[in-house]
Amino acid sequence: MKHIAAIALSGMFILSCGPQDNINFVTDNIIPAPQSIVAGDGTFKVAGAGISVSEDMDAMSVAAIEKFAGRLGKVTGRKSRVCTGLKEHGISFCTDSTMGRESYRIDISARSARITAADFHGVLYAIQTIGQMLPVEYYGDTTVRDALWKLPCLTIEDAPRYHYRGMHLDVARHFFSADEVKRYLDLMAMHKMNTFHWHLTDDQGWRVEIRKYPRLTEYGSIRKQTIVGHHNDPMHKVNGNIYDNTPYGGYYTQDEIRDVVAYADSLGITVIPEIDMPGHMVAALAAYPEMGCTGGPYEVRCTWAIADEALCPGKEATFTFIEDVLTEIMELFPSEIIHIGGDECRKQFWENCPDCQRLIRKLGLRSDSRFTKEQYLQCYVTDRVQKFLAEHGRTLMGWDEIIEGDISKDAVVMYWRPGRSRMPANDGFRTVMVPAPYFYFDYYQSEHLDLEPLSIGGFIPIEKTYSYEPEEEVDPEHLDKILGVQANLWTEFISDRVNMYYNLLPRMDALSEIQWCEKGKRDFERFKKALVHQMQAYDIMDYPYSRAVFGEYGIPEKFKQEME
Ligand code: TNX
Repeated sequence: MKHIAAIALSGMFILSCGPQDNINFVTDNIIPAPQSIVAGDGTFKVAGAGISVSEDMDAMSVAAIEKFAGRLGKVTGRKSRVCTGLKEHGISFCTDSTMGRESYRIDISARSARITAADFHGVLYAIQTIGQMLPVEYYGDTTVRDALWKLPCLTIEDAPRYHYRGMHLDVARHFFSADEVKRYLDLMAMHKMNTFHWHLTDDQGWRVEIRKYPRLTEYGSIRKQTIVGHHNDPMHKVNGNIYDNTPYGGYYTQDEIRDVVAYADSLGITVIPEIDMPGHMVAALAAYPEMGCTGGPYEVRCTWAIADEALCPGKEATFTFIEDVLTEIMELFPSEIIHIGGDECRKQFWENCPDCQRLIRKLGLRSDSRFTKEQYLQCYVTDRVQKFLAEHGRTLMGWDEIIEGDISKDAVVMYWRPGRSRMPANDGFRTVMVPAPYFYFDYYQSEHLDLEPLSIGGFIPIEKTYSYEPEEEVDPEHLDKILGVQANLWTEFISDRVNMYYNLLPRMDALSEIQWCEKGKRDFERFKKALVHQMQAYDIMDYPYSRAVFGEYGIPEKFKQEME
């Protein structure tokens, strides 16, 4: 009897998957491409399917599954109820702790969609994959009953190549509200990224409330005005700088920070805060000039490019400040890694500062053929901060300038300057790959500069980003030092959300495949096809993006109107 039922069912199944369904290709839409897909026959009806969850499922996963059920209900117009206790039919979620970190498996037959995940991240990523296989209306807020709410029968086995899959956002040069940052995090989650690098402070603005130092946000978050266009811009025929005469500011309260961190957590994203030091600190110096070599006065910087001023390590008060600030930062951010910048720290003030020179002598630092004594002084700062963070169970991260000199191998390094710095991984440092020529999403993405919004310069078409192979510059014995890959979005020339997403998308899609797909498994032609579906999703979600990969340039008209 059972046997007959099975035959009858498989008959229905053949009938239900006629060519008009065109469903067998939906796996081509998934970005980043899964490691393995084995196609089956037939389809599974998603609309109205019950969702069951194994009893041992953790609360965060259950919440994510409830959210998924809510979305399905909204877009299909048929409720999907979530119940505890695995069921044979319908959509079911269970965990298997023997599976690799962040991995998942999806088995779809005509009567069931079974998701087996290693952990919370696996659950999230399975949900994202399912979403990408459904009609693009899945991403909208309207009910579309007649869309093809079905999934093809198949088995997907998937796991990330790297465990550090990051995206950065600079909110110091231009500020983005906590709500906008959440929308940014939504995109990261969609791309199975798990690390948000939040660049919170710089010369042009301090953006995080620190209770012990209220002037950081009272004064340090506001610049008097902002340079228009480029500094002495030859391209735009500006001789000397023009300013907009408009004060600019913004910062996050500690409550807002906590809220963003909790939201990120629900998406499986760790937030790494960056407090950039000892350079890139002019905003803090404007608020507390006594921490500079000359004592100031300083003003929050209104131009871009690298400042000459830095914190003065020759004054012990500077270290008190650093430790106090990092203490509050550690309270706000549970991330094991804390980023302390360390990039582009000019040393001329240190060279002429009696306090710095006294400390250099006291420490016995000497210039040699490799580095100056002032570079070794920066290493002293880095090492001290590293020890402080380690005492609190945290790990220091910094830009690749931090290894100019000798520092502890406990630091994690962000490699951003190929050609100008040595590969940290080859020196035994755990390294995150962020090489500027591939991953600086503030650079132009087409050469049609007349049509593109003004950018910092450079040229990184999506094809270039996509071509990156993280292992290329690393010696075979150090490959395990590569933690992962990230892209940066610096915002000197990105002052609103339209420009932000336009620069980010769809290069972020290319980044996600580098982070996720196994070596040699990427296929640009497949990726480009998947982008068509992805762009439809962006349209529905109202994210601006560039179509340069399809030969169309510039910000789309409908978004131009939104910009000031
Ligand atoms: C370099 S990358 C910087 C940033 C700028 C960026 C502009 C790095 C560590 N420092 O301060 O915003 O270039 O592309």
